Amino acid sequence: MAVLGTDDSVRVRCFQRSSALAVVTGDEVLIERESEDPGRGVITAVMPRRNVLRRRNRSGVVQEICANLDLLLVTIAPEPEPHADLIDRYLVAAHGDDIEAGLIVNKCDLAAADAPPCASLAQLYTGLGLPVIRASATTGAGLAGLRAFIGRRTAALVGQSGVGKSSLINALLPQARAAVGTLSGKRNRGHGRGRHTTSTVRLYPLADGLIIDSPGIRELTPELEDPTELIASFPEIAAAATGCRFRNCSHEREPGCAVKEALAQGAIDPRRWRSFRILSGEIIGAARP
Ligand SMILES: Nc1nc2c(ncn2[C@@H]2O[C@H](COP(=O)(O)OP(=O)(O)OP(=O)(O)O)[C@@H](O)[C@H]2O)c(=O)[nH]1
Ligand SMILES: [Mg+2]
Ligand SMILES: [Zn+2]
Repeated sequence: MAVLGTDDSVRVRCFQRSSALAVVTGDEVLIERESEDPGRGVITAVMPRRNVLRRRNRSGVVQEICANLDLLLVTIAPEPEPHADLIDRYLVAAHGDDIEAGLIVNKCDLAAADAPPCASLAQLYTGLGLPVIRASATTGAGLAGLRAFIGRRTAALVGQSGVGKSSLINALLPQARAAVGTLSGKRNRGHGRGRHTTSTVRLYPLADGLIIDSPGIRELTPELEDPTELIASFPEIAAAATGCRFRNCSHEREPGCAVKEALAQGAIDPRRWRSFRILSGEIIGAARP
């Protein structure tokens, strides 16, 4: 793997002496450079992590995606079709790790970006206080704002395959030359349903900060240390729940349920409620012995 020097000016090709040092993208490491070839080296230690983004895969195995993030940028686009469910899963993963999150609506050069579901999702998350950035890797719109928002931080672009994560990185950083998928004509309709262009998580130095490209993920079960923390990622639901008549209200059919009331009045968006219920089942269910 390549290790970037602290001042970004050197890149050293390193191997791991022992597999006990599990390294993921974003890890800070100590290396020893080879005396005869300073372009090569060996990783001798992995520094303590501030956080690590993890997921549980389909077979229940916990995978580490990347470490030491300041910012998780969930990327959506009019194509492939975005869903609140996946956005909420990323937000839960970020929240559990104390990573700030933002939403990028890419491909805003396409008219469909101004129509549902893209536009209504942008409105929903803006209303919830999430920073939402409209961008286009094709026209360059919104990129200066994106660059400024990242600033000196380490940001990871995540989201479905085909939303344009690698394209955004190339637009911010032409020398990155990240591989970009082809989405030409009907033959490639399958893109976004399992065919991934990016296959590994990779970090690039950006003017002042760092940006991480990741392979598209369609399904994500966030790994929470404390499953009861789930509701903290749904502040509007948490706020409504304080008004329920019963403290242990399950918000199903109890009388005096303030969550059902908020849903009926539109104070809680049905998409968010759906995400919350599905995630409660998965996360809290999986944590039970
Ligand atoms: N119209 C338009 N097309 C875009 C834009 N950004 C990316 N695309 C196209 O979307 C397709 C997918 O782009 P990628 O950058 O490979 O998407 P990705 O999110 O990195 O996909 P994976 O690596 O598979 O996760 C390509 O055909 C791009 O040309 C944009 O801003 N506007
Ligand atoms: Mg990619
Ligand atoms: Zn209730």
